[in-house]
Amino acid sequence: MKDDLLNRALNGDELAISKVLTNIEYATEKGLSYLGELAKLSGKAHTVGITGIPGAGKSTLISDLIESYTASGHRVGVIMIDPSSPISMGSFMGNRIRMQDKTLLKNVFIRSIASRGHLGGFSSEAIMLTEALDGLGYDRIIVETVGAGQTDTDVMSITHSVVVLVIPGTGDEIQALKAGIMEIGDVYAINKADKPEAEAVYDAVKFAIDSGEMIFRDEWKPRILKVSALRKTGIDELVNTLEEHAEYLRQRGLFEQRIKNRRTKMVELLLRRRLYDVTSKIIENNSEEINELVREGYINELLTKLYHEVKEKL
Ligand SMILES: Nc1nc2c(ncn2[C@@H]2O[C@H](COP(=O)(O)OP(=O)(O)OP(=O)(O)O)[C@@H](O)[C@H]2O)c(=O)[nH]1
Ligand SMILES: [Mg+2]
Repeated sequence: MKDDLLNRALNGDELAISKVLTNIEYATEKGLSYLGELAKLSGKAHTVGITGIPGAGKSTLISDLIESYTASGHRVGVIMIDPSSPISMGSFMGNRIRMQDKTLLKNVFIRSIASRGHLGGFSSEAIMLTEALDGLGYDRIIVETVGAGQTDTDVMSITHSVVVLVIPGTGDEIQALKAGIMEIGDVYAINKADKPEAEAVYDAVKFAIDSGEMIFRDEWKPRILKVSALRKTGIDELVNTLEEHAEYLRQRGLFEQRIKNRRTKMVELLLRRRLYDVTSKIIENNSEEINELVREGYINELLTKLYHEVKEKL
């Protein structure tokens, strides 16, 4: 059953949207029921992951994308995972948009979250928010993550298209290649192309892609583009390439498949989260007995007993 707050959120009330999403983020009982209602409406948004080392220009690029998407009538949701400076960056983007057109803000929702994955992995919050924003009618959803191993691989599991931002002057292009960060992009955007050194980075990435040693996801050959997020050059081309990738996925039934994968992952993470909470509580409550039984060598018996307690609590 839809309640008043959810109805208002679905009608575009910004405050209601924010409250609904907060409930979902914290997985409250209400939040999970909102999520259920929104999941019935979701499945339309094109989701884009943007990754790259700190300072690569992810946030700057995202504000360009917001501008371009909203100009063509889209509603844009942005989720920033572990931003280095969440508040200033959020308001930085807000200000950039505000400067251009106040009404744009109505079609944009930006939220930052910490990647406090309960089991060290990806946070269930990011997936839940993606599902919810999709259901609320945001048809372009952007997820920003700092390129750091596991998070990147996880971003792939929830987004349709991954943009890896590479910048000149870091001297670690080859390192990045070796570390596998280069293997995850559907699009490689060489940012800060206003700097002459960008040319060499472009060549290095192109060489890597053409080398034949990379595994292409879904047989899509990754594209390389030069952009300058700051000067807003190459943005149209990036947007067009992303549309092309979305279309490529649609034609192969992969657009829908990615959404299914995302939902499976979401339920897995929610289940793990619940198990984790119950397990932690039981361990805490039994710590005395646990120590005693371990000392006496009853490890197997102890596990069976705790397992039953977990089962009872679920
Ligand atoms: N010269 C130049 N500078 C840029 C460009 N894009 C971004 N920058 C600058 O690079 C710095 C970092 O940009 P951000 O957008 O904050 O980078 P980020 O990747 O979001 O950084 P974190 O969120 O800290 O990981 C800022 O000072 C930007 O102004 C560009 O195209 N050219
Ligand atoms: Mg940023």
